[in-house]
Amino acid sequence: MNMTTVLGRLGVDDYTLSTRDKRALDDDGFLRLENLMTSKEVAAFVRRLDELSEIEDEDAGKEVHQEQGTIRLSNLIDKDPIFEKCIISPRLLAAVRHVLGDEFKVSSLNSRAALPGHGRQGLHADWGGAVALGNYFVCNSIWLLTDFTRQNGATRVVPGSHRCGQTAADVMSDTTSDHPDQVQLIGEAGTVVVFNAHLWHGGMKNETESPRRAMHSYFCRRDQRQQLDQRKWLRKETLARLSLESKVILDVADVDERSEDIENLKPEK
Ligand SMILES: O=C(O)CCC(=O)C(=O)O
Repeated sequence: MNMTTVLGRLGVDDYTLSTRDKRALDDDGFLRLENLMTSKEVAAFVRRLDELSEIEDEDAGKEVHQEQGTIRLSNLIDKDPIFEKCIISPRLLAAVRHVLGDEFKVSSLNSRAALPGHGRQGLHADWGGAVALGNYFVCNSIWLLTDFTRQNGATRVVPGSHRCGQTAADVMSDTTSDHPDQVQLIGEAGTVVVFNAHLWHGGMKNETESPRRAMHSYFCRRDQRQQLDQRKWLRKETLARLSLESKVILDVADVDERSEDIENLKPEK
């Protein structure tokens, strides 16, 4: 099954997004999808992420990246069936398709909680250099698991910066400083913000007493390397429970889940 068929089967078509939604992605580089999660789903995600971070302790996030002052978790598709929603929601996929075309796949599914007093990042894109207008390789989404406020470090973005043909480091002597055009993604828990990942963005300092929690469901063009190689990291039990649509989106549909080789391919933890 190819991606065009998968998208059709999941109900994604040219009308899933409005003209205004598509214009927001083209011009500003991001789109808010409100109420993509119910409050019950948000609570279930938070509960499971808390459990995982307790189990993994100091190893949490190691598969991809650890960051001082944050709790990061990675390889979430493998860790609980509830996270499959983050890679198959039709409105999310329609937005990713608008940025990358039909031929995309999951790059990774991670979570990031900015702890009180931490979380500020430099402005960056999720790609090494500047790209030509319209030639995009990556698209990301932030799943708000707490309300994002100015005080708790809602992500900042520079609208339109994905179109400028430069990186933040090209024009800023210190990417951690404020940019005159930055705006923060303020929103309620349950919202998902999809963004062209060539857009300059970054976490902000959490000035409150509670963690600012989010998941990042990240996609790349099908001809690119995934941030987390799903063929190496998905266990055979996981492959056995995933839908065929999810396996195509993860680019593991041709992996034989009965094969012992999958276990052997897993790097040591
Ligand atoms: O969580 C956020 O606010 C943004 C995180 C981010 O951009 C990153 O970790 O690269």
